[in-house]
Amino acid sequence: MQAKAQLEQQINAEIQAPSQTADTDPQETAEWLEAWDQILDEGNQQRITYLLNRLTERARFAGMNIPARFNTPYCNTIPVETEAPYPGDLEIERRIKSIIRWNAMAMVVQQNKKDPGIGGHIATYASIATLMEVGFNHFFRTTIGDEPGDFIYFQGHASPGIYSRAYLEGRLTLKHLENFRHELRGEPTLSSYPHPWLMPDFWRFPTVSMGLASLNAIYQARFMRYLENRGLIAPTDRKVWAFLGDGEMDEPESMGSLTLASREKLDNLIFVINCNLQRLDGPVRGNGKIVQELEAAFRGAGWNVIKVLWGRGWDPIFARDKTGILLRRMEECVDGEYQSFRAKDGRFLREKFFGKYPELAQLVADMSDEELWLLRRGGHDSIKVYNAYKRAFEHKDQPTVILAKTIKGYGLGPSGGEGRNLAHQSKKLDETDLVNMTDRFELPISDEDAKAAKFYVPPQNSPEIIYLQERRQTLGGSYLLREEKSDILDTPPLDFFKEQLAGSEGREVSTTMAFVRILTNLLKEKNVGKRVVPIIPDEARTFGMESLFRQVGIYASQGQLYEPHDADMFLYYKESKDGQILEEGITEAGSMCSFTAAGTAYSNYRIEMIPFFIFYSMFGFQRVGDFIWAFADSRGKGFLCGATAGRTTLNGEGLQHQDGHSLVLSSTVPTCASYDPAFAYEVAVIIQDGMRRMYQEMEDLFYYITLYNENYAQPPMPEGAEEGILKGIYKLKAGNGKAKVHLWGSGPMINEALRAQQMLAEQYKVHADVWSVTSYNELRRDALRAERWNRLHPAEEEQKPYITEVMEKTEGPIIASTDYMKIVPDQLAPWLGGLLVSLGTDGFGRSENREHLRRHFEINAESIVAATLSRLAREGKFNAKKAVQALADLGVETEGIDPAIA
Ligand SMILES: Cc1ncc(C[n+]2csc(CCOP(=O)(O)OP(=O)(O)O)c2C)c(N)n1
Ligand SMILES: [Mg+2]
Repeated sequence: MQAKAQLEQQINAEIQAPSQTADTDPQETAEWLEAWDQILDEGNQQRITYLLNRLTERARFAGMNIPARFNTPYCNTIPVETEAPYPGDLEIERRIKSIIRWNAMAMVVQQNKKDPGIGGHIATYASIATLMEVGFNHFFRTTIGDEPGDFIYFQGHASPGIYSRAYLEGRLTLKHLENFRHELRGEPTLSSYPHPWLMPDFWRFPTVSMGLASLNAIYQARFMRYLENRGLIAPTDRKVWAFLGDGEMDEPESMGSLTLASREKLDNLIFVINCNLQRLDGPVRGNGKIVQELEAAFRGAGWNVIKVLWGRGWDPIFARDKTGILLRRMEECVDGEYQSFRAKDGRFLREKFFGKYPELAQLVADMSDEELWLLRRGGHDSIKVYNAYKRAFEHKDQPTVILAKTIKGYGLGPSGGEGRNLAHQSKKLDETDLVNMTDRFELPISDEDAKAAKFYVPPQNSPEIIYLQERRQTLGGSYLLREEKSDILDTPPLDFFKEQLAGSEGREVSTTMAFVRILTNLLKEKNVGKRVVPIIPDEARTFGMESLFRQVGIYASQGQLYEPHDADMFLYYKESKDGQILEEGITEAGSMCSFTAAGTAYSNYRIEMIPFFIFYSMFGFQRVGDFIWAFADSRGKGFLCGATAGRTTLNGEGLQHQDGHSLVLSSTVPTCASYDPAFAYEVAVIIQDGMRRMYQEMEDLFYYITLYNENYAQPPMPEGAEEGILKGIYKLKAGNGKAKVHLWGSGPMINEALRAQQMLAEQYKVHADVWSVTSYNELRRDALRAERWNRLHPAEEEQKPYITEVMEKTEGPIIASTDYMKIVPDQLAPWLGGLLVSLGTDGFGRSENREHLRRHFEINAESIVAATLSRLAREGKFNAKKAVQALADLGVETEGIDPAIA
């Protein structure tokens, strides 16, 4: 009766805990316990739970402070007598695992000998090897029928072990292993960590930045259900597995969306947390217990929790223990102690752990120090791990977390930092430890080869390779991590957007409103409509998108269980099981993960999806930049739409809302094409071409488009403007005479430029042309490309950057005004021969209206005129005194504080 024994142990442990009151009536206690035992003996566990709940409820109702308990005892969740037998050959699997361990270690050690400082990690995989191998041999499917198989988010810095297995499976060659972290030498190579950008047919998910894997995995599992519920993919029992570090769980992103997973009943999601009790510098919770802390948090968040703490060697000791002393000792030790026990030897373990209580020491008196030392932690025991995975796999209606206790650097010996604080950083093993490792894992490697950390290459016909191949065959073949195989969409032509191309006929509308029209129409479009995924973090009304609620519905896995209060209205809040909108609530990070799941669906589900993530521009790149970077690494496609853009156009909101720099941040992401359109037709042209490039031409890039909320009349598209819009600049309105000056405007600043053009002509007889600059970033990239080519081909005719082609025949200075920082136009300075004057919104925002904000930041029409005259005066083309007078006339504050530091 292991279950009974466990319960007793728990009760004893609790009664004996110092915080509990003493037993004041032992006879009464005995009677209660007897009654209790009777039910337990009848094997009626449900009844026990029921009674406990009723008693707790009554006590609470009576006003007693019964503390909420989310912890179970510090032992395995799965009782030994309910374990399923292991379906594989343990011995041969151990040998396979040993080879993988060895080669993973050798890869890092060799590379650091060749190239000191090149880095790599050996201790993490050493701790997670069993957790991986049970998965690879029995759970991780490459395919499910014709469908892609399970998705796995690997612990990033365990990559050497994943490579090492892929080598045994025949997916990688020895050359790859030899070139780990040597990516630039023209040979087959391996990147440091999981990077789809660098290894597109290998890695699916970039995970090494701590916290990304957890959140992305949750949203991936949810997006899988979304696709199923919308009938876009066939429902399967595919799982999303996320392997995470216990230290990594401290990242707010790691635990931030646990309740989404339970609320959505994501039983397709399994977290495996490698609780080796250590992170980089030292213990994760030296003074506490990370497993218990995580258990309480996950249980409290509604997850199914399975603890795998102790290997099977402990089972007979538990069975012998009639008083619960072993569990009690386990409960009282903190993680720092557990680490110390394993950092020494069996004698130390006996003395410090078992020796604390004579009756506990007695329990293991017949075991040698060596036997004690061989007692494993649960995460190193295939049977325990298998059972946890099996339960997790079969569990319904809840996500599962497996908390597996392991040892960091398991098997690497002292120089590899086994169980020690230095484990994470160790890259070398001394020769004794290398030889010891071959002994410990019974690897047929000579001492000489071991000392040189040579790779072990098993013959193709060895039992290990045959077994491994056979296992993989039953799971759909060698584990294929990523593929690019999807349908191609027939994206709409430009005239689909005729409404935007025609202009608004004087009606004042913002580019945000124009965008919402575009989205509304796209959702109805025959080829792509069903693939569009609007993602909004609780900001739809801000952007005027509420009409979409009714049009396509808000995705809700349970449908709508209530009648919405606005049900009688045309645009009611409609939730439905096949709803199309992902209304995420206030989580930009979560929304970004949905965007990632949708934007990489082409590779993961072989189906192109077109995500539009519309957010408050300030809370995009600045807030979730690391997720966006990972999205690019994932080769994601889609449209990021930064609404309420511009430091002065979003007025009234002040410093923390007004975005003047997301275009600087977006320029740092290599696959992100950034656009800052002024007009509805520009938005249309950019989106049309973006869809063509991403979903028809299959380019791996994505878009960042700023959307503003300033209303003005939208003009029709000038003839032939498309090329310039896409490349980044076109002439919008020529001046009356030959232009001496060029005014560049982006976003709503185009209107300030147009007003300045008129003022310059009417008041100062200066002719200027106005240009719309839709993308400084794209123009710069094009110029850099051309410049590089020219640098590398000094004898050939120079290539001309587009910006040079467009501006080389013009004369005079260029005054650029933007609602973003000056650095945005300044990007083009190298190709403009000193003619550029940038006006932008450097500095903190203010709560004010647009007029005052634009004056403050010196980007309004008056400031553009002043900057023009000032510049012309410096060039001797305008009388300096008149310029001074003009500044005064224009109301330009010349002695005030610089807004950049105000
Ligand atoms: C966001 C972020 N911060 C810091 C790091 C550097 N880093 C890499 S691994 C690591 C320790 C990881 O500890 P844990 O999650 O417990 O994994 P273990 O190696 O112990 O399995 C740190 C701090 C990182 N990769 N990402
Ligand atoms: Mg750890």
